Amino acid sequence: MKHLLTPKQVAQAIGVSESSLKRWCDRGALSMVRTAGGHRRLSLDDVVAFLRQSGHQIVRPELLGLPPARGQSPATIDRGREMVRQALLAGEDAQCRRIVLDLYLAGTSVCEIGDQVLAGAFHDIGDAWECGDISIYRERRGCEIAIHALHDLSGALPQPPLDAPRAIGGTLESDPYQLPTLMVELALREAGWQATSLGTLLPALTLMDALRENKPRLLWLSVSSIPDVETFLADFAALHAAATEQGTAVVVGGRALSEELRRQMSYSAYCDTLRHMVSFAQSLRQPA
Ligand code: B12
Repeated sequence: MKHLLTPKQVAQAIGVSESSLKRWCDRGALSMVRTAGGHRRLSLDDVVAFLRQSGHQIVRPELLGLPPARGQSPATIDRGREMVRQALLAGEDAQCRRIVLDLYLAGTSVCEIGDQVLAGAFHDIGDAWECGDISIYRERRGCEIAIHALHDLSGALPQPPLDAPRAIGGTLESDPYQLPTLMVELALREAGWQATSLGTLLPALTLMDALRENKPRLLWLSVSSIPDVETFLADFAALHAAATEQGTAVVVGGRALSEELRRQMSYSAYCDTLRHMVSFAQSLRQPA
């Protein structure tokens, strides 16, 4: 169930009077529900949608259960990427979550946050690690922080309509990379899909169970690591056959899918960014 906020909490969080807030609700500018007793209640995702549209700032984020404001908000995506990189490396959890949320509130899409800010920051961190410039624990801690930031974003995204098409996905056995599949879930949710990441390290057989039981319109697979190419290709071929049989489109992406490997695979779409995947997913929803 969604966590609901009172008008007083929201008014204090954005620094306006409770009566202004109630007026916006009554005018329909801000969605709300009424309790059985007739009291107004607001959901966080509706409040966030209003803030993105109206340009109002959050002055007391903690009242909405969001990370506290600290320092400056990034003005551009490039600046955001640099600030996120620094916060990840320094282990500044609240700062990083706040930057990501501020970018979203300022109108940056989940795709841009995923493709450019977070992936960009992690590519820099990976390069620094490879050169021996940073200790491994900083990278691991950075991943934990990024997961927290993505969970905040998840709470701020609008709920997809009940009749939205379903999408599921994850990574296969031996692929422990958590961030990309989580980002795919959020990018699809922002595009109005009921998307669920099933997580990482999934045996192909359990993904086939999930396909059968959920009958999604789309299955995604994120592929960052392939320890054994033959096993991967066999697992993937079985999964693709099961998906095709029931009319599920298969989208693949991830740094381990080299051109040579892709020539040996069949799929509905290969996308190297979240943005490409969202365009493809939109095309599935257009009437033919
Ligand atoms: C964090 C990390 C790890 C963590 C991950 C932890 C976790 N909880 O997820 C762990 C500890 C598992 C790890 C381990 C290793 N890692 Co590592 N890791 C990274 C690092 C720093 C970030 C990865 C990440 O999450 N990036 C953020 C994501 C979002 O970016 P992305 O993967 O590029 O995804 C984007 C696109 O590819 C695309 N995408 C991805 N999937 C999908 C799916 C779909 C459907 C779509 C549409 C799009 C899409 O969209 C995303 C957003 O744009 C990278 C550096 C890098 N360049 O990424 C190294 C990196 C991948 N690791 C590397 C190495 C060497 C290793 C180890 C071998 C280290 C070791 N000696 O143990 C092991 C191997 C583990 C294994 N089994 O494979 C190397 C790989 C080098 C190579 N030639 O392949 C890299 C590149 C670091 C480097 N520069 O050397 N690693």
